[in-house]
Amino acid sequence: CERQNWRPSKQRLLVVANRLPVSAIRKGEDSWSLEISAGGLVSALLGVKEFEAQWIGWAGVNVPDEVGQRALAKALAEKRCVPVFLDEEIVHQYYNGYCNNILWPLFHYLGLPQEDRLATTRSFQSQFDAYKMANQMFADVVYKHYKEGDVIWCHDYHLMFLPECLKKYDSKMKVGWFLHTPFPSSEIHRTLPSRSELLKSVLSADLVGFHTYDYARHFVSACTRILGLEGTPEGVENQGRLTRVAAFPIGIDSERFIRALELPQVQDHVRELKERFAGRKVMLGVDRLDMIKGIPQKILAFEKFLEENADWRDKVVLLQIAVPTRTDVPEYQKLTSQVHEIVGRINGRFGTLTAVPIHHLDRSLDFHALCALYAVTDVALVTSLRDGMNLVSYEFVACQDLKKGVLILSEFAGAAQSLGAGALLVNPWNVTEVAKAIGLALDMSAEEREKRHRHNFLHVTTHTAQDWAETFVSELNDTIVEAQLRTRQ
Ligand code: ADQ
Repeated sequence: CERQNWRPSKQRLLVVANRLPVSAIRKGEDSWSLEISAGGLVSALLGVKEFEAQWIGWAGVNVPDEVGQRALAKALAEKRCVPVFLDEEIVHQYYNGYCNNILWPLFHYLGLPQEDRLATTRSFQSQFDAYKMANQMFADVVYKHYKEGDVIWCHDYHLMFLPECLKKYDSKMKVGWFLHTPFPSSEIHRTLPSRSELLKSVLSADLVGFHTYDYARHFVSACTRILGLEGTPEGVENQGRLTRVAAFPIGIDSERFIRALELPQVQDHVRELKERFAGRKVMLGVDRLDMIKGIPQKILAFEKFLEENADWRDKVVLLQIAVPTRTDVPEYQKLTSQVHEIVGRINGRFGTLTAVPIHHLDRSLDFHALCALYAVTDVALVTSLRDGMNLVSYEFVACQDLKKGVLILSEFAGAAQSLGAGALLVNPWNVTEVAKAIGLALDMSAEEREKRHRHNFLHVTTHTAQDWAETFVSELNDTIVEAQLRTRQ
């Protein structure tokens, strides 16, 4: 009873993420144009009617002058967004350096950077200092906007220091932290020089969430093995204080995809694609062009399939849509060249004067084109080497209620835990196994496809992004009420 009466009708939710869900383009000294990007997190939070969400994050642009900062803050306020201003040097050290060069690969089992050891050690410390400084800058902005009773939801590996900074300001703040990437085995995490500081800070939060039970378990093991704390079924206990740790698998706004398929512009795209690829089965990959997505491995598996199945060579096409990311980083530039080289070789080897087996696009597609592509696909290939969840697999399933295509899914994507029973699970490192799965998928009977699709479609439409956000935030509220009850006893 106490719990039910406790919540005000419209609680404020401060969502803190590295990037705001807005792209800002400067039009003049004091004018900006803003575009909201309809990502998964944005639609998830739009669906949470119980709360009034406000975003806090970096706008993705360097604004060195006060006039520009004031004008941008004013424009963003209309979109319920509050900017954190980071200068170029901090962005370089904190975002490109510590976040993307150290934490991102480590959390995806790709290890720490190994170039010049000494240089790495030295730059590691300055990047880590910048990371802490940037997290403190986020905390300052949050605290400035904080009102008693607000719930603060911190997102992702960019902000692992934020819970500690916030609790130093006010230990009564309700703080949750959610990780969108995998949390690796404690044996991997312990290689990180700043392993303990990061864990201790995350433990300052009241609730810590991950996509899967395995990631939560790895986190608890890291806290017990590295910090010597006690793991319990509820989380981690530190001197009588419990940090609740649990799995909250994300979903998508499935209705948005299902409704889009009815739109005339999407149906026009579908018609064009069907004409263009008539007589051939369509296989699809949609990924950010990132090391973790396993794009070269996927293409090599497709080559092996063509090599061993001459009958299929003119009857199947692979469409690989890869959005370039972190294009200024040499490793990512190398990956792009590597993918182009493999695609060129395979098209040279198996193409004809009128058709090629692989269409590779280095770009993003708009939402309607993406839905149409999902809808005409016979087999989707999601072969991430590691992936926190992978929403592409969910989006594909949502758009397949007519066609009932097959999902080939990496066992190292979080989605394998939820869509594993309907998908063909593969080890993406094993090119022979993936090539075999391609053959199975292309030959699968209609009954088998229907059965597998039903399972996945039911999951995707009943575990939505809105459910995910609502569950996390209400669990955070409950965790705090329980902690208050415990201290009163
Ligand atoms: P990402 O690594 O970005 O997210 P993912 O979950 O697949 O990976 O989401 C990618 C999003 O970008 C999807 O909505 C997809 O439609 C879109 N996208 C990808 N390529 C595109 C293209 N070429 N054109 C247009 N749109 C494209 C991180 C973690 C994931 C985790 C999510 C959410 O790495 O593991 O699932 O956060 O928590």
